Amino acid sequence: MTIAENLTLSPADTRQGFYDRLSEQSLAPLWEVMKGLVPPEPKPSMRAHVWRWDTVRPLALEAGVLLTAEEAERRVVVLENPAFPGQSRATDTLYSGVQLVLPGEVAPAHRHTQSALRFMLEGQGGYTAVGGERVTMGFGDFVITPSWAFHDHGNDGDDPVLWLDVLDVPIVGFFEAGFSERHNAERQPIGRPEGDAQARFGSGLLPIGATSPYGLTSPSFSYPYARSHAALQAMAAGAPLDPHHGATLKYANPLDGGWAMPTIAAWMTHLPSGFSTAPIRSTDGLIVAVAEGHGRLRIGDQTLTFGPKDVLAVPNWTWRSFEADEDCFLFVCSDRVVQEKIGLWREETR
Ligand code: 1HN
Repeated sequence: MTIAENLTLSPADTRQGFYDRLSEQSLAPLWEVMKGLVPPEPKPSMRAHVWRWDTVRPLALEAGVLLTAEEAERRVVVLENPAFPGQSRATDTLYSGVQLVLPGEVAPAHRHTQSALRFMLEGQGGYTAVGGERVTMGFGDFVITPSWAFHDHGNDGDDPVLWLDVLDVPIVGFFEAGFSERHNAERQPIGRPEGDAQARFGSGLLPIGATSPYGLTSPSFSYPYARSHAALQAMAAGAPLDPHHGATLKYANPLDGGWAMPTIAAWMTHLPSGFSTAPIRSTDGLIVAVAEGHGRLRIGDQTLTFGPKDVLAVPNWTWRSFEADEDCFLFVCSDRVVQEKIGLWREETR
């Protein structure tokens, strides 16, 4: 007896009729969608983009006229990838925005399971408090807000403070696993002097038996620009540069040498004036904040020029190279750390 003899296919039944009956039972035919589920290679959906500082800065400052940091909770203009309007995504997997804190303001204490990083762009006297310790943030500093750590921001200076935020919001959203809450005080209580984490974890020394108070996140939650800049400059002066990466150093967790954050990989690249990187593509889409220098990004068949404090979105799996017209220092971050953990991350070079 054949299988067909056991079935009641009416002669009038078409494939579509069958699909309709499947659909009524919350079922579907794989063969109609399979190619899209397992594409032969990534087909980027995010777009290359430059948010120019000349455009973003005045608009962020305008937000400062319209509402206070307290009112907004976080006063941020979101960098929306043009491929994803309304979705609060700069890349497929990362949220980014430019945050403004005016002199005397406080962005009230809260915490969430989403991890955040700050890359400081402008102004002095801005600070954030993380897990009971305050850190003053200067230009080019990379500062981490670990998952579920209370954090509040302020500005003790005389000028507006602006920085780039990057959060793993889309990643946590994918899992629908997010939690958040407000602290009962506007500012969290400070339990340690400023510089404590730097002293314990940021000097190439470690407390005996050290563990991170922030779980999977680096206990050294602040990486000052002066150190990254000096290290990269010395590195570039002392040895031939990597053709694809120039001089590049990752922000590392001192406890294990891995990435500083569990969901966002961050590094800094120095390209000396006149240097061009050889083409490379990787499965992670990038957010690049220009700390210093003018240059060009060649991405696919596009060329995007950039200057200081511009922020670029660089699509995944698209050939890219950078050309430096001046000494460039580029802050870069991506979901690479997540892709590595699940065995997905790939890079190709030419
Ligand atoms: C957040 O908590 C901050 O703490 C910035 O500065 C941006 C974007 C989405 C959700 C939470 C901050 C944010 C955010």
